[in-house]
Amino acid sequence: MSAVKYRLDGNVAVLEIDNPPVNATSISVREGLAEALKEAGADPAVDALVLTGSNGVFLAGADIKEISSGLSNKFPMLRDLQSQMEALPKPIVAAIQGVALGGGFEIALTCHWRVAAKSAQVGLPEVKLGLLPGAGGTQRFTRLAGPEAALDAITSGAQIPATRALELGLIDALADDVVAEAIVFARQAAADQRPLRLASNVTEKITGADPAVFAAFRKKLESKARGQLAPWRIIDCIEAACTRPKDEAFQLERDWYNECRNSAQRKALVHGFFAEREARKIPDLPTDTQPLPVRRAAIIGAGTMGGGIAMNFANAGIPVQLLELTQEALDRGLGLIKRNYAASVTRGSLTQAAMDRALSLVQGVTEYEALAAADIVIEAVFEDMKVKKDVFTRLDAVCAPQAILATNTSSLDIDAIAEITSRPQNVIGTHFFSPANVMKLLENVRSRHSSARTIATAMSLGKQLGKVAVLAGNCDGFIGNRMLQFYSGEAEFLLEEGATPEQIDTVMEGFGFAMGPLAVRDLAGNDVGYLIRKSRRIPDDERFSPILQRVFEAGRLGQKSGRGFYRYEGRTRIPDPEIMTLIEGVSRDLGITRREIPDDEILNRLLHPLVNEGAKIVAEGIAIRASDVDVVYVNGYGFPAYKGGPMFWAQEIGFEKVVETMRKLAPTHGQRWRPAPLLERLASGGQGWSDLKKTA
Ligand code: 3H9
Repeated sequence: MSAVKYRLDGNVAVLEIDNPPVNATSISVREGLAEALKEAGADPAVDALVLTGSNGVFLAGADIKEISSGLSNKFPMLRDLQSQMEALPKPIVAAIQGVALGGGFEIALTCHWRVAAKSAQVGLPEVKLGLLPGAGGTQRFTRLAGPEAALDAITSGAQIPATRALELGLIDALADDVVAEAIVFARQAAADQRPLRLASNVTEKITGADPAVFAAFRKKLESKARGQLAPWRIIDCIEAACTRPKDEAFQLERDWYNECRNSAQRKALVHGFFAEREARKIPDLPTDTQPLPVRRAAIIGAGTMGGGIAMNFANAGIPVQLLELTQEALDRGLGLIKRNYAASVTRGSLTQAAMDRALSLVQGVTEYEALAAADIVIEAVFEDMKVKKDVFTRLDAVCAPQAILATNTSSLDIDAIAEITSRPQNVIGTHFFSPANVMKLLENVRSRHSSARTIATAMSLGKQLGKVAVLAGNCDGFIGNRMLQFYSGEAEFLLEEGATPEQIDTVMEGFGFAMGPLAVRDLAGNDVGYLIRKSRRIPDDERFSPILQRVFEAGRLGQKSGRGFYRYEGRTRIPDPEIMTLIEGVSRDLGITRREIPDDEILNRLLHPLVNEGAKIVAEGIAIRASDVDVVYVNGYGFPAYKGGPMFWAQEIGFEKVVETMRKLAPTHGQRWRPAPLLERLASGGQGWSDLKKTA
């Protein structure tokens, strides 16, 4: 069976790529396409060609596995096919349905014309994989749509709806029946002997491009793309399209593509791509498990978190009830949601019509009895077991028997919450991250009672809400917060020993974290941090630094009080001598002689505890696999995606080295630095995380 089906519709050859699930341009597709192009070119009965895809998509791009294995370089490469297409003296029309992405869209851009279904999406998402479009994508896109549109679209990797692509000049027509209309288009172009239009020869939008555009865009991207390679190379490519001779610009794109493909960042981001998809797979669920369809939802608690979660449902088109027991609290919560949407409208990221549609889906209620029709209820009240149990008792009494009852706790025992109800099998943790309408991670936490259907529903809810869902087991802090306590705890030990908040945060931000650990504490609130710290269970032979408690007691609550580990002017953090006095006081009280701490020690001291606790979490089965831990850290805790996540990072630097560093630091930094047995095993066996599956 060829991956490319060939048929004739009168004088038009229709080439249909069929490589499930998403028609990636694997070697079989490239070989099939080369053969089909040759056949259509040689057949005198063929006057024009239509290129399309099966499986509801055009082409999703290069086969990402082949990029890692090197098979994407095997002849014919995408570029060879493009040369073949450009040399063909017959019109080629792309019929795009579903998505045309990456190398797939680059093939479409090489066709002479493009017809797209109204619901189709096109785009060049390579940047998300640490790549740039290496088959002429940066060049042809820029020539058709102009540098400004290209800069926005290719550095973000965003999908572009067909209607917008038409406005930008990337496609030529919208269609209802895309293949039939593309055939008509192609036949007419041949009949009219219309001059064949190659995007690589279009120049109107690149002539006289203003060089200031590139300087301004580089400035705009400065903090967002700090430390990354691909976004900067994409700008270079687009600039080259406007300023260099055509052949030279295409060659530069090729060189820079190879530079990105060979980079550690590409490897890390490809790991992240597959890790997110792997996380959806729950090995112990029976394959025929059907999730409960979520058609109506309800949220208990209209605070910042509850409101944010409700917005997720409304954005996904799911009617959602928001419960507060007093009208006043409810009005406050609904007002907050309205203000959040209005801010998006002002920023231009949401239309007024979309805001009105979303708001019409949110219904405020003050009685539990109103929740009887909800398929899922998510509790987002104060983090206190007694309060939560009370909510669940009330929910149990009023909700439909099959309804899923979920708790948004960030650390409490899900088993205990489930056991207060008469349907513990329907109870699960759905841990959202703040701000819940923005953050991508959904950490689902199974209790020992959660049924297969309950777990499947929570996981498919993640996809419905556009989140990345990961399943965790029930323990103190689950995956993310359990690891976090050792990371932020270590930051305070470093302060005791001689580091300053700005030194620690600068090192971690230099590594790529969105924010350093102390800036994060100030953002979340040091009162909140201290409260959580107090509830934590740690082994008897460990301690926490008293710094957080003293910062809290000094009323330095963080950004909200204008002072924390920094002083704040608005959101700008400013080093504060007063906090240093407090920290130095702690060092003195503990009898610690402060010293200069090198930056690499700071990095090691903060990353190793994450890896170590992560390894324990994997060994205990709290995370199904190490890559799930990476997905949690990248999507919920600001770990740089282009470094892959803590577990990937450890494997890349080598487990032997990780264990050696820990053993070296253990005598001075205590018991907590003893390497997890699993890390020792991996180090001594020369194994990787993926070997665990094989030996389990
Ligand atoms: C590129 O093109 C470079 C060129 O410029 C090169 C020039 C020289 N390859 O996401 P889903 C698998 S770079 C291999 O769950 P959805 C995926 O792993 C590429 N496999 O579905 C999963 O497998 P499994 C640029 C791929 O409906 C299954 O398909 N293109 C690829 O939610 C279903 O995926 C991109 O970056 C692939 N390209 O979303 C597009 N794509 O079932 C990447 C998917 O075993 N893909 N798979 O877990 C996507 O964005 C989404 O998959 C898509 C569908 C929107 C297409």
